[in-house]
Amino acid sequence: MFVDQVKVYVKAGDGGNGIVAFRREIYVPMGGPAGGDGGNGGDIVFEVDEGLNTLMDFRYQRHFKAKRGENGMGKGMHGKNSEPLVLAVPPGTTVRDETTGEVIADLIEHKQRAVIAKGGRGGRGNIRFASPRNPAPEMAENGEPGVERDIQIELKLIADVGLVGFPSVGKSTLLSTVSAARPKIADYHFTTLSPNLGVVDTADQRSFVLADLPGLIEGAHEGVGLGHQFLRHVERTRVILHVLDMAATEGRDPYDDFVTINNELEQYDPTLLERPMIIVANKMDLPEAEEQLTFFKEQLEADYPIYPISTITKTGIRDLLFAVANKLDEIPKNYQPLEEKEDRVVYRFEKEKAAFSITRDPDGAFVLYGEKIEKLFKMTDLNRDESVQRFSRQLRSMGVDDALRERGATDGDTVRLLDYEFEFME
Ligand SMILES: Nc1nc2c(ncn2[C@@H]2O[C@H](COP(=O)(O)OP(=O)(O)OP(=O)(O)O)[C@@H](O)[C@H]2O)c(=O)[nH]1
Ligand SMILES: [Mg+2]
Repeated sequence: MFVDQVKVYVKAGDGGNGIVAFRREIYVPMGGPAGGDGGNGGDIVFEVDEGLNTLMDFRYQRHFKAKRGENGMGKGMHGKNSEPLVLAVPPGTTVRDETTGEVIADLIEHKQRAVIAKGGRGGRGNIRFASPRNPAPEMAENGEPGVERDIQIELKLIADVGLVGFPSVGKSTLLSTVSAARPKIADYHFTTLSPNLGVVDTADQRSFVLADLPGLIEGAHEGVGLGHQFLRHVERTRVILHVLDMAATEGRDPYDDFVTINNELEQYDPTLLERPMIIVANKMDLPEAEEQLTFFKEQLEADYPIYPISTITKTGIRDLLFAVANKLDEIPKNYQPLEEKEDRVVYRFEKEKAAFSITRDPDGAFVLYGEKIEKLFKMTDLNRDESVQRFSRQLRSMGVDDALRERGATDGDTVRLLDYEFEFME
């Protein structure tokens, strides 16, 4: 099964907690702080595996969580960092943040890696809070929460050459003739429902990747037929082979076909027509083909190379492959980075997010929320007075007290933050 679009949820590992510990030495009652830091949580990492060409694995598992860091230990020992959770993706995988639309990674080369969600930093142990004023702090920090996000993964296959054309013109037959790929071939439309890749070796030892794509019909750019399913995968090919049924076995005019398909390509993405295109006049073994080809050439205005072939008698194939390989040699191998299309504009939050916001619950309690304040809260060890005191100092310096007062909070009012409740005190 071929899958080229999926949505998944990823959660990087939380940092391990720092701990409170003290050295125990025989003559020193409180031998100084000795609580180590927590280890870092594991990242979620995507890595390209050139052996893959579908996102099918993500079809079955849609939640991925990396391990949290180990907690700190006594004698100043750090907790262990967690290994990243590495997930293999095919070349041509683009990852976006589902909520913002922002591109997180565009993965092309074999073994290329990208961090999709960063693991949390380990919390600091009490050694790190020691100061001349407080040489024996009873306080440590919890680990930072790992990043969690919903992401959208999209695959645009990377092939040197893409086969485009109406259904049943012989695209799959051509691929099966020139490579070891064995796509389904039949005389009905839309035999090919998803792209097939094949490696083509020319007689002079050159090689390229050829993609057989589902047939295209009028209206494809609007989603008719297999629509975008097809067009998406043309985007990253360097040369387009436009296959025509030159024998007009289904009664259509080959030149009309040519114009119709180019029009669809252009509607989908105007830059597709700027790409080198080679016309493959197929089914030349059939009697009508010669005459149609002459007629086709008369109508063709632009200067495209035309290669008459027959996949049945295998004539013309060798020259066609040389022409393709020559064209590929002429153009840079560098694949162009993903360009944003207007209908998929990226929205970024330009403004730095507010550290916190305040609302009221129906019972009159004040509710604090916001990414930064929630993170600070999660990193606070609520079982220790000193940690709680530090947290309240942090809130004050963020301006939370003033903001609450401004909203009308008075002594004894309830303030909520996540699942925690405390009293406002003047
Ligand atoms: N006579 C003749 N028939 C051919 C030639 N190439 C392909 N065919 C036939 O055309 C029909 C369609 O071939 P496919 O390769 O499945 O066509 P396709 O372009 O992949 O079609 P879709 O996958 O439906 O888009 C099959 O019956 C093939 O045997 C050729 O060179 N000559
Ligand atoms: Mg086919």
